[in-house]
Amino acid sequence: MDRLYILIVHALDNDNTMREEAEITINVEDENDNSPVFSTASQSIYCDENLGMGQTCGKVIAIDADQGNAGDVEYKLPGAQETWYRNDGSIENRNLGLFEIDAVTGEVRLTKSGKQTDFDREKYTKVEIVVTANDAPGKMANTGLVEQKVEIYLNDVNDNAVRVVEYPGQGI
Ligand SMILES: [Ca+2]
Ligand SMILES: [Ca+2]
Ligand SMILES: [Ca+2]
Ligand SMILES: [Ca+2]
Repeated sequence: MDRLYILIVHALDNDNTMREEAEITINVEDENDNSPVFSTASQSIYCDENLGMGQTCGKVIAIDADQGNAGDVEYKLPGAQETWYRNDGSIENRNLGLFEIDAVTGEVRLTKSGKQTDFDREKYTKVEIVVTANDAPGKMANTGLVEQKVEIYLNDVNDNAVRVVEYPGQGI
């Protein structure tokens, strides 16, 4: 924790009469001795299937107990590990590079428009990715890197027009 100390210094003469008084401010900066941590085994975010390119799905959060710069966190997506869960329960590893994470804020965004990809609730229920967090670069101590599983659930959007099926010869 950052602490601010203010010292009042008195300079006395030999006969103990005061000559000078000075105020000294000492700012003790927090040491970077904590890595970021994820408080749960996984995080869930919910994302509309028709989200546009560059739009934010949700946010991943890691906590760093340090104060000031020592508490900054850097988020990354190591590789493009994506596990896609189909509506029928089957699982596919499809590393499409569909997601990116903001290194500073932890916001997860789509790199392509959901409409133009398989990010489609009519096919898939969720995609799992792995993100990492570590102390922001250029800090005194880099005490480690932690991983987090992030489950991105697809929200169904009404993106299919009603189809009128006509049966010939069944007129009223
Ligand atoms: Ca500290
Ligand atoms: Ca830290
Ligand atoms: Ca769809
Ligand atoms: Ca839909």
